Order: sequence, then C-alpha cells, then structure tokens
Amino acid sequence: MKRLLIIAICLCSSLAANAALTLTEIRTASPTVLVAFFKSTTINANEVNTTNLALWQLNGQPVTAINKFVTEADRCEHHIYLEVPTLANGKTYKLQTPHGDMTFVFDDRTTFCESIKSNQSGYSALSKVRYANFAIWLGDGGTRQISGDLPTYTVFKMADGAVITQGTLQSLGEDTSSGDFVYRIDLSAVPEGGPYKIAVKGYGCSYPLGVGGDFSRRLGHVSFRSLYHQRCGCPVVEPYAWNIKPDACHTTIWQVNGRIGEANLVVTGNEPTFTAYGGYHDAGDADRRTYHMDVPVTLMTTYEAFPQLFTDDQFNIPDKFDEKYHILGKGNGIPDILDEAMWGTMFWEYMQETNGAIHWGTETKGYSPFTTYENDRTRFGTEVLDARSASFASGMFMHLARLIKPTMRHARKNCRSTRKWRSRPRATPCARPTSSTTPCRSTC
Ligand SMILES: [Ca+2]
Ligand SMILES: [Zn+2]
Repeated sequence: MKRLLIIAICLCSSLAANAALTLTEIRTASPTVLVAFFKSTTINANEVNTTNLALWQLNGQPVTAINKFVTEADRCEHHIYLEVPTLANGKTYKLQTPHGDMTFVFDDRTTFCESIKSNQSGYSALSKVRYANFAIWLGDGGTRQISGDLPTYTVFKMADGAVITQGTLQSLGEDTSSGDFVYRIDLSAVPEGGPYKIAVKGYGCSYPLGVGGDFSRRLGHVSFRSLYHQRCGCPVVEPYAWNIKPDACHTTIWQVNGRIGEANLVVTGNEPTFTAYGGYHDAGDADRRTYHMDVPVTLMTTYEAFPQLFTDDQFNIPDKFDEKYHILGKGNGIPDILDEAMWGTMFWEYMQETNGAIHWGTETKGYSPFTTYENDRTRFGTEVLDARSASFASGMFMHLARLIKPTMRHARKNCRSTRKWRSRPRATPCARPTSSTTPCRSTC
C-alpha cells in the first residue's frame, strides 16, 4: 500500500512538472531553422534544456545548432531555434525534444514563419503603400542574411486559397538600430478585404492580415487601447487588461526644476515632493514630457471631427475613480475618447504652478529598471518651467474645457444620483502652489 502511494505521488509530481512546460507549436525562421515553441507556467529562462543537441532530433537526426529567445508572456514563452537540413514542402517530420515530441507536415502556406513581420491589426485601404518586412532573427543566435537567391512570395486569401498577388523579396540592407538584415514584401497590390496570408516560398507563412474595413476598425481599437496600457499613475488590471500593474506608479514627483535633457536629471530625494496622476509613459521609459500633449490633442481633434463614432464604454477602459485614482469601474456617461483625453491632460494640471507656468515634464537620471512600473523606485523630478509647455497646454486646457462642458454636466448629474462617479479633471487648469503636497482635485 505504502509502495503504491509512493508510485502515485511520483506519477502526480511528474505530471505536474510536465504540465508546466508544453511544446505547443512548430514554426520556422528559415528553410533550415525550425522553431520549437514552448509555453510555460513558470518564468525561468533556462527551463528548456538546450545544452545537449543529441536530445533534439528531427526524423532521428540530431539538430546541428540550438539558439533561444525566452520572454515573459502569460507567463513565459520559449522560442527554441533548431538548425536542421533544408525543409521540404509537404514532407512529414517528427521532432523529438527533451520536453515532448511533435509530428508535423511542413507547408509554407500553413507553417508560421517568425521572420515575416506583417501588420496584424490592419492595413489602410486608403494608402498606396503597404508592405511587410522580413528579417531572420534567432534570439541569442542573432540575425541572419538570406543565403542564395531571394525567395518569392504569394499573398493568398485564407477562405479559398486564391492567390491575390505575388513577387520576390527585395533587400533593404542592414538596419543598424536592430541589427536585422531587412527584406521587403510589397503588399500594395493587395485589395481591401481579407483575411490573407503571405507565404514565402520554402520559409513559411505570416499571421493573417487584412486591408481596410473591419481591419482598420480593429487597428483603431487596438491603437486606442494601447493608451490605457501606457498610462502613468493608473493600475492596469482586469477586466480592462491582463493584471499587468495592480497599483498606480510614479505618483510622487520631486520638485527639482532641472534643465531639459534625456535621462539626465539628478533627483537627490531631499527636494520637496507633490503627488501627481495622469499622462503616459514615454516610448520605453517613464518620463512624461511636453511632447506627450500631442496625445490628448489628437484625441480631442478626432472626437470633434467624428463625434458620432465615439461613445461611452466603447473601449473597455476604466473611467470611474476615487480621489486617489483607484479604479471604481467604467461607464461614466462620457465618450471614452474624451476620458482618455482627460487622462492625458490631467498630468499637465499637476505640472502647473500658481503663476500659470508649466514644467516641461518629469525626468530622472538614467532609466528605470526592467520591472513593472508599480515596483519602480526611480525618483522622477520636475524639469524647468517652459513657455512652450505653457503655450501648448493653455490651448489644450481650453480645448478640453469646451469639449467636456456638456458631458461634465451630464456626469455630475449622474454622480449626484449614483454617487459612484467621483473625481474628474477640472475643466480649467487648477493651480498648485510649488511644493504643495495636496493635489487640487475636484471630487464628486
Ligand atoms: Ca466613458
Ligand atoms: Zn508611471
């Protein structure tokens, strides 16, 4: 009995260990590089055993080189690049790995090739120029050039396989910023519609793509929602996103008044502080700068041009908060595009001093570590007051005031009746005494 129990425990623990790491897909990077794609429930860059080539065999033959790219993605993805003999279209292969086997048929119309980089949201039907890029990248194996003649490609309709257009890859040379050897796939002849796929002969195919119509609508939706993911001072959580950032970030600002410059502002921590919310992180770091005012201004202009296209609860973003911007819910009666414009504008209210002058933004020395930003302990301080910031912001404030006047009236009425709608940015810029620790908020 005891022996049976031990065997059962061993079996269970073995199943649990296997369940954590799963070979889910076979992809390609080139005709001689297979990609074994694993998903894991744990984050461990070395979880996949790549040290022994003999444990990785394609149709009984060990692979001749292994490289990898591991990234966090609900929770972890392992791209294992395997050097193999040239793949043949329509041939059945069996890949053996230390973490499970998979039998597959290589087909350049159905096997996904990671080297084809297409727009997965949607191409504009109005543009005369459309293309996908092609570049071979093998994780820690770096980039590769295409060897031999450049391959041909076809674009086909997924519904019936009909070929829409075809051509040959064109070389663009080496891109110094990425290190990629870049090739271009011309999609200008692809008409509105889809979904289509690109098949590069001998390599594999792209993700589905489409032009215009619903695909453009999707592009607008995805682009808009990216702003919520980029918000500073706001949790990014379910049901509005994955649980990416459970708490607000960068809400303490040190009053430094340092000169304008990229990642070059020293914050000692002895300066006075104040609390700020709103605005967005930068391209890949957490400073908030005058350029960011373009975001709310673009949103407001878009809303004014097409007001009938924008409604409340359209984009699944939170728009009800308490006075410290903890999320209370969504559906505040205000078109979401204006909620986002308010979020982008709000930060510049906090950047304004009592005399009306506005700081260029916030900066720090260097860059935040790679962490989710609620864990970022980097201190951000104010940059100098700047007339360009004030002039741009004054127009932005007035623009927003004009647009939200009718919706604010509605929301305040709603607020009185439900008591759920709490604080919103003021319609006119509020003044904060320099070094104040009390944010000027209007609460409901
Ligand atoms: Ca709303
Ligand atoms: Zn932040």
